Amino acid sequence: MFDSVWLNCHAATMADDRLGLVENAAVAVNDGRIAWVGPLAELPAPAAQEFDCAGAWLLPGLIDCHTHLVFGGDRAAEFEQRLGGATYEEISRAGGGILSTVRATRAASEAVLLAAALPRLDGLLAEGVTTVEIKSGYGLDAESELKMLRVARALAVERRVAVQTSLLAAHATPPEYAGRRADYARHVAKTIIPLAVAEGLADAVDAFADTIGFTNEETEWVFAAAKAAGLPVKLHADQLTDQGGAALAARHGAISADHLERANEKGLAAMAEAGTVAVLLPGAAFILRETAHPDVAAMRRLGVGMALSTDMNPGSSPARSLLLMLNLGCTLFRMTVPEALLGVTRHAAAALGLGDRGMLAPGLRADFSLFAINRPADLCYWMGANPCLGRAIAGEPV
Ligand code: DI6
Ligand code: FE
Repeated sequence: MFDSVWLNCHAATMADDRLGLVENAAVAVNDGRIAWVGPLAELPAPAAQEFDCAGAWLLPGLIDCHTHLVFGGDRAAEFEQRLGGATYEEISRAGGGILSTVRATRAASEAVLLAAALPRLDGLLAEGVTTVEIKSGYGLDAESELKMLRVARALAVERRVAVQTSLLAAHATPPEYAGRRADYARHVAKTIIPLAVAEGLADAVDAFADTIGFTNEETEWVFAAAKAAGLPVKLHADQLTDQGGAALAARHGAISADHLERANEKGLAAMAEAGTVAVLLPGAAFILRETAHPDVAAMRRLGVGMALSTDMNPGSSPARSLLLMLNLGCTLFRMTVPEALLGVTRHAAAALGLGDRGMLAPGLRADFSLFAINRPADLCYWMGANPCLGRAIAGEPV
């Protein structure tokens, strides 16, 4: 006897590279974990509770594995400046960009940040997201970075969703360290990371290795501190310049390297070797009118796992829909439909180092998303639709 069973669904289990489709399926749950998946006709035992999916498609709960969705203020004015011809990098160098969000985030209380983040999170949940990664990186001092991470943790209390946090204190150099970037990187490594670890606020450590971020050497100090604290690392790599970020991430066994618009092929090969997942962020490429796109063909050929995410942030990716990223991943980055869908499930889980989700398979968390679609490709095909009927977390309908 199972605790519950989800009946009359079509399942996209994500268990193979063709999405592991099972039509007329059933998914059985015990103790919040998947106990059995297969054709309904072969269901091996009855269940105490039945959920009739009425022909809907059942997928593993979607995972948005790269967001900056906790922040103060917004940057709509910069959007207009860019429409007038200014570039992201120019605005950043003039003290706008990330630093303008840092000012607003420092000034905001935890309650204000939480209230602003909730509707952003709710939009993702309404689309079937059950796990979301949230970065700090707009505080850039110990107190404000920890404040952001506390808000990220609080979101998981306010809503039925799993939140994975990443400490991104090495996102930009704060004004009080102007001209002393290396000193700030040392401060992140020596002080901010240990404080976040002491409060149990960080699940991973991220950094921005780029001309407007940090050098590879500074990034390595941050990675060394993360490793000393037992935390996995991730990297914003090769977004604006090819700094060898992909190879750097691979060398340090990073769970993911994200962006990669300008990553070179040697770096991608190193990532394949190290098992570092590429997190592709088409919302940022779209809004910044990037002409350089990540080399999806090389990643495919080399066997780099590709995840897909919103990068939701107020500057370079005000993207509030993961489903729209599926379309952009295919249209803009030329991913296939299976690649895009694996990118928000199985590979997104890998990008977070989570082995207990991202597929419908026995033993994994029973996190589901249900869709009123005719086939999984519909999730990539339509732009701006939301066919999500609901979610389940640990086997319980939300
Ligand atoms: N790359 C990004 O896409 C975000 N941070 C980064 O290093 C953008 C952050 C922002 O513009 O506010
Ligand atoms: Fe980002």
